[in-house]
Amino acid sequence: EYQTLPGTPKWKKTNLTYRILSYTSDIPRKNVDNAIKRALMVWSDVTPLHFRRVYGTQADIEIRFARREHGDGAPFDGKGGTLAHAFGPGEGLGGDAHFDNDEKWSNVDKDINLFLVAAHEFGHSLGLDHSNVRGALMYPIYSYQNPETFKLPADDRQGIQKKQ
Ligand code: TQI
Ligand code: CA
Ligand code: ZN
Ligand code: ZN
Repeated sequence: EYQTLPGTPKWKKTNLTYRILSYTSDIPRKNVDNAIKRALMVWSDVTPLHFRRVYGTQADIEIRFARREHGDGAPFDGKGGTLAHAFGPGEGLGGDAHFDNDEKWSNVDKDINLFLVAAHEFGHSLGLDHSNVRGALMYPIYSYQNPETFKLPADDRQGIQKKQ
């Protein structure tokens, strides 16, 4: 069963903005942009939410690749261990998603698939915590699925829909 983050935080608007502030050099920028866009679509497809990319201005969901200490008191840990983290709905760091730049990112079934991890992180950005349903996107164990044929599991869909 899905869980919501402590306090069940929610966005109080349906039009959310996102901004990509830094990149990994493992894959071309275009592929990063695309993986992020499709990971957000996983959620906008099943909710009233809309995501719009902005440039050079603050966004609700700020996306960064960073390593070690990166200014939020939750340092990354080098290659392995934590891959990424995200903050639940709210002001400031709220909604933001950070990816560990010491990981090897990819857009295929090799290393760490950016689309799958981003889709999971955006679940947190929207207020979902981990699910105990094996196979759910919010289940806390990484398992590769083909991004081309990815379909949001029912448990995650129920979680995000009951929250809105
Ligand atoms: N990062 C953890 C995660 O996103 C960080 C975390 C733990 C967290 N508990 C949280 C974030 C509660 C928000 C709320 O789950 S991770 C996976 C998975 C990670 C793990 O690097 O361990 C994925 C990132 F599910 F595969 F284990 C992405 Cl998909
Ligand atoms: Ca790490
Ligand atoms: Zn961070
Ligand atoms: Zn998680």
